[in-house]
Amino acid sequence: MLQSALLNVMVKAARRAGRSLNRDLGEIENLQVSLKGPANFVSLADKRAEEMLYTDLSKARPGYGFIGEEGGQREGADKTHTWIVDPLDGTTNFLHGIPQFAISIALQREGTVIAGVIYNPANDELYTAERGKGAFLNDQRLRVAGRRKLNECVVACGLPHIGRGDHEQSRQELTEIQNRVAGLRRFGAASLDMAFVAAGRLDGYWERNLQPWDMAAGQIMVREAGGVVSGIAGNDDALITRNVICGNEFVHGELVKILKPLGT
Ligand code: 2AM
Ligand code: CA
Ligand code: CA
Ligand code: CA
Repeated sequence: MLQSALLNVMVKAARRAGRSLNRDLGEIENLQVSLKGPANFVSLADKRAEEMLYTDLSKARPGYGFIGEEGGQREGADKTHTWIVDPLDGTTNFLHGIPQFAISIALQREGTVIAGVIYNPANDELYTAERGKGAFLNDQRLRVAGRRKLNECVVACGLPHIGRGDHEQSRQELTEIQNRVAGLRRFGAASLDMAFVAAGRLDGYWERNLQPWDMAAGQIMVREAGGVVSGIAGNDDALITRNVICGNEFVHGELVKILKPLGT
């Protein structure tokens, strides 16, 4: 795979921040964990990684806007390009030493995501995608799974956290889906769930109440792997409605049929 200059910038930044996360993973007890909201943890690891990403990305592309989970929105002179960054997706996993977390970087141009990188430094899996150029895991081209029977599918979801989301609706969703799929999974890092869909490891994934930085890179990854991404309504923009359903065209359609009646 010949990597573009843009992806090179994103990959280098992700790898440097990834080394920082790996170092911090070795000393979780020193990370000054605090709560931003109910069950919403942040630590020095999240903050250090975000500062590195901001430094590297804004040095390589001066003037681009930057939206990061921990630093908020930083305006740039260039109003057409914006980085959307989650420096550590899966903080709860990270703080428990569970190696399912990632750095997620997306670049938006005039409202459209044109490139995405998702990097899990714990197992060195690097997912990259660029608009019209396909999605890759390391240097292997990705394609969503082709299953067309829901009862053969493995599907992942996200669940509401303490004090957030509609727990009753979530229970209804789980009851509906559990009865119809071969397996249901809950990994706890939205960006990697979407990367797994792109890689064909998961047939589908849905979650409500996400933020743009959880799924902007995942969205282009799934689409460039031939999959479909929307909100729960099936034809809405996940980055706007902040809910997501993805999978191959068939699985996406089936999940929309089941979940949409429970609320968009
Ligand atoms: P985070 O680790 O970057 O916060 C898992 O369900 C997804 O939800 C993850 O992508 C996670 O991202 C996010 N998440 C975890 N706890 C959360 C909370 N309390 N509020 C909002 N989002 C949360
Ligand atoms: Ca968080
Ligand atoms: Ca996140
Ligand atoms: Ca995060």
